[in-house]
Amino acid sequence: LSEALLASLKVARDEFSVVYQSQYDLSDGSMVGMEALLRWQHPLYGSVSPEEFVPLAEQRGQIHELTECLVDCIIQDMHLLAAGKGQGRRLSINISARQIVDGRLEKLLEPFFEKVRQIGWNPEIEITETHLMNLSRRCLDKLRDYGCKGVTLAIDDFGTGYSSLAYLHALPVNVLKIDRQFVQRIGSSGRDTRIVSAILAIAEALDLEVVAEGIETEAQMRMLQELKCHRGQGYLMARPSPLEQMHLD
Ligand code: G
Ligand code: G
Ligand code: MN
Ligand code: NA
Repeated sequence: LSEALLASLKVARDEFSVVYQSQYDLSDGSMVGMEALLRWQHPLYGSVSPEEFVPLAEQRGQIHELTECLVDCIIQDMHLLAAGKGQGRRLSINISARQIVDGRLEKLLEPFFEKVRQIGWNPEIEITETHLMNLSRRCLDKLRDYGCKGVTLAIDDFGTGYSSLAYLHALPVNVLKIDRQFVQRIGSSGRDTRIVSAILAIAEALDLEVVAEGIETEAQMRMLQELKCHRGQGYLMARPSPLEQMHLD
């Protein structure tokens, strides 16, 4: 299966699409950004999850092709994005840590980020926490470079990896995205509630913003509001969906 999947990756641009999941300010409910997520509709295997094809593409050195697909898909949606309110909202994409020093990535992303800015949105990159510690010096420099050019950096799945505080401080990070495993047990598990509290305290100390992922219930949302978590994302507010089904005002 995996061989077949990967063999078709290069030629299968039209099987890929992008969906977007909105993020909200938890203090007033306003929409503050969205995360772009790649989808693959394979003619034989049907819908294949990125949890499956992203790691495969990484292993086979094809992750760049996937990001090209993603960028193409988003560019096709740009006119819809431009028609809605943008000012200050964030458009985030997921990047694999090992892509960062690939020279092709810069050539792909710089013009893309420029287009995003032109319609009034701010570009954001999400990197999974588990990969942070393996970043080379060159990677960090590259990320700092992006940061200087106004690209926000978010740490995805925060709490599942092992970033040290020193590391977080040294990285050009702006946002911590609390992994949904903690968010989903908030309230019901004292331990998880304390972990979320602790992440918020770390974020405050380091002047970082926090996005809680995977909010599914009103109770989780209320608890996060009480803890003064800044932003949230989850099925309760919005599922990932095609842009034409979203309203952007
Ligand atoms: O949207 P969904 O839950 O199916 O995504 C599963 C995982 O795949 C998430 O961790 C998400 O970050 C990752 N993912 C989705 N789209 C992309 C992409 O374009 N590039 C990378 N590297 N990861 C992606
Ligand atoms: O790892 P990353 O944060 O990029 O993963 C995003 C993925 O999480 C998306 O594929 C999306 O489908 C999924 N997701 C988003 N909101 C929720 C939610 O409320 N509950 C669950 N179970 N998954 C969610
Ligand atoms: Mn993500
Ligand atoms: Na995540």
